[in-house]
Amino acid sequence: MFTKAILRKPGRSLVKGLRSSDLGTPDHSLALRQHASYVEALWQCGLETIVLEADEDYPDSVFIEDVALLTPCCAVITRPGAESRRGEIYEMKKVLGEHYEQIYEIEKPGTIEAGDIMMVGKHFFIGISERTNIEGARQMISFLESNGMAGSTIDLEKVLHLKTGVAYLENNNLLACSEFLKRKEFSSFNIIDVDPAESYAANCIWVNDNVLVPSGYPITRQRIKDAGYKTIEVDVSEFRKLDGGLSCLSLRF
Ligand code: CIR
Repeated sequence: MFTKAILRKPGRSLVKGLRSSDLGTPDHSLALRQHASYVEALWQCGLETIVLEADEDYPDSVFIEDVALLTPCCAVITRPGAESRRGEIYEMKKVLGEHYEQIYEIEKPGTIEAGDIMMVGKHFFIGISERTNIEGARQMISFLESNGMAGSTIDLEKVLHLKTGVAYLENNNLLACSEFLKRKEFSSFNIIDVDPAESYAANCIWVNDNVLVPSGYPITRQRIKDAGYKTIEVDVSEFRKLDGGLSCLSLRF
């Protein structure tokens, strides 16, 4: 179970965030309202939230998940593959110092963004992507192993981050879009298949037996409900314009 989440409000500079397609420019005031609704959804799941002020120097800093991996016994500050995001780690170090005694840091030439890391109990799957390299994954796995946990890598083909395409919903249930349906690494999970027309909805989050689902993906929401979960819909349309989804907007621990 999670008890807390760290988030960062979106700044006006959000309009300059990285994006791989043109779904339009995010509307800052709508993004702020959507962010506030996301915070409320986390409250509904019983979490205490720590909401950091916007950092205008880093347009993508609202996607706070990418700069740290939080585990039950330690935290790891990442080294984002996107150069424009590297400076996001400095304030994160200070914030995490208030919550963790053991904090590690990924070093050059390793790169890793935690959107590429999926926690399944004590095992962490790490996607090798344009943002996360083998050296970053190697360092991460050694930190995990020295704390009684483990990790393994999985090559990504199409998605930006591993969790763009898969979400672990606990109880051995894995929500997965097409790229991951037949992967041997995931063959022991019960797969909840995301319809290709709703591939964005593969990025859901499990929070204390609730699943947050993005608004506008009814087939996926129904499949998750059919698997026995309570669902909470959250509209994240403005973050989707920058390739961000539900998981990216918080660090849950
Ligand atoms: C980026 O390209 O870094 C941001 N615009 C989106 C990051 C999304 N993060 C994630 O999937 N964990």
